[in-house]
Amino acid sequence: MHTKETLRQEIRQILHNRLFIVVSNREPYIHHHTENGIVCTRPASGMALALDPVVQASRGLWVAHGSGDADREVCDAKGRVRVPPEKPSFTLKRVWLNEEQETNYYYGFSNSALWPLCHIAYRRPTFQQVQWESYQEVNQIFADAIAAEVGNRKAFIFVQDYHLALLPRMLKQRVPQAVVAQFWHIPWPNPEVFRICPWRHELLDGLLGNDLLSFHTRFHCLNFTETVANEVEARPDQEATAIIYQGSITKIRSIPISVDFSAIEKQASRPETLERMEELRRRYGLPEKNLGLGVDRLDYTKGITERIEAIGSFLDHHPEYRGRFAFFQVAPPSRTRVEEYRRLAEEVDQVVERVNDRHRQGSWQPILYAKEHLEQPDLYALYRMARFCVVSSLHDGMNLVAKEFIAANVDENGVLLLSRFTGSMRQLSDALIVNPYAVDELGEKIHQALEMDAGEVRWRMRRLREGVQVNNIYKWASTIVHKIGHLS
Ligand code: ADQ
Repeated sequence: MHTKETLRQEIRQILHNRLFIVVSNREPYIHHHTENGIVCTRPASGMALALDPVVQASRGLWVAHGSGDADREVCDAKGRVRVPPEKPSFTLKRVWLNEEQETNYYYGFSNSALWPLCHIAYRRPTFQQVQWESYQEVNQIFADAIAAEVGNRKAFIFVQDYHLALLPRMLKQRVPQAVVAQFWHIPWPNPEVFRICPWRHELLDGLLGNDLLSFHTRFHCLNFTETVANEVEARPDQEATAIIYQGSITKIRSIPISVDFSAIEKQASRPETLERMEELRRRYGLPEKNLGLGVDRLDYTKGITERIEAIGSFLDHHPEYRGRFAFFQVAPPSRTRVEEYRRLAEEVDQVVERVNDRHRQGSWQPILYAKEHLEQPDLYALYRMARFCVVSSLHDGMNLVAKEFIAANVDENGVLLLSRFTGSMRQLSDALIVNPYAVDELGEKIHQALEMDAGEVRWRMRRLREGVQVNNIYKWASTIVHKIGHLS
């Protein structure tokens, strides 16, 4: 079994004394001003939460955009701070972006062009020259910051996600002795879809600066190699496991990401979790039995409106559940400076109101909706309380909520409903697999989850737990570290 300790040893052996640098847009720890002084929080980002234990084990350096309003105050002159605050084990180096760069690079090109382009969730990507220029500029800012840290040293640089597609090529030019790898956390679309991007050649050229480029699934790898073959003068090998471009090789691998199973299990099993469950029940008015749960960033790819409609359909067809059931949706607002996200927030409010109005009885209503970011212990307590959890993404690279729910379900009494359009579906086939576009069918699956006999619930959950326990975040990281090690 892969653990934090085995990973620590592997990193020591494989990476020797080389610098290990993780680069991402989103930082793993954010410092904010509050009434009680400066506090440090962790963002609701699958990528940041998954990588945190890995960088802790490596004791390396993490370079990311400093986005908190108190970030500068806790850093030294080079933008560095030791984290996690309670037990510092690595250095976070913050890169500073101005308002305009954040607007154009982050909200603009990253989240209004690349995010919808790669997810194909029926939201049209927008491409603006000014945003593209800012994207290039910010990738260069990251390259400068990293080159200053690396100097002439040997280093492994592990870049995260779609915000930094140009960075690998820039790094190859600035620090050619470094091994560069990247993980693409979202889907890669088919070549026909990618073709609409005006700067597709530049993006591909940037990504082919990597020595290793990984995706969650084989399907995304195949889409990528096919896109490359269609768009640039490059030669993929027959199995689509490497691409030769301008005389250098980029290995392409599928390495599915995961969660820290044992840490979540441990937290969920603590006696305090039972007290926390009671407290959450009181705080949100949750029922003792038949609780359904949804946990997502408020994002149109997550299929939140479809899920709420499905609850409505379920109650239309099974009115005997009125008053005996509740669905709790937790969704903190996300990317609110993008128009599409503001529209989604309104859409979700409306559909919740509509379904509640249709089925309300006295003081009872079926949907409880909290637009909040919860602390991890609260989240794990909720996972443990839920009879079922719905992950109904219209398209998702992996989806870690599904795996967290499984890791926290220590009583083996929960059912996972999982969209067939998530990367995690390929590993979690003992879940109830659903199509979120078919709302009535999803409603029937919710009924099935509530009626499923305890034996079936247990064996499904047991098998899911065995799978996630073995295929945990440390296995993901270990695979990447081994592959990077072979490249040096
Ligand atoms: P995300 O799109 O952010 O990640 P996901 O994998 O579901 O999606 O991770 C979300 C994370 O945020 C989870 O760890 C969850 O616990 C946390 N979270 C969500 N809502 C929360 C709330 N209300 N309060 C507190 N925490 C909350 C991207 C890709 C995914 C891929 C990951 C990792 O889109 O497909 O799985 O990266 O590669």
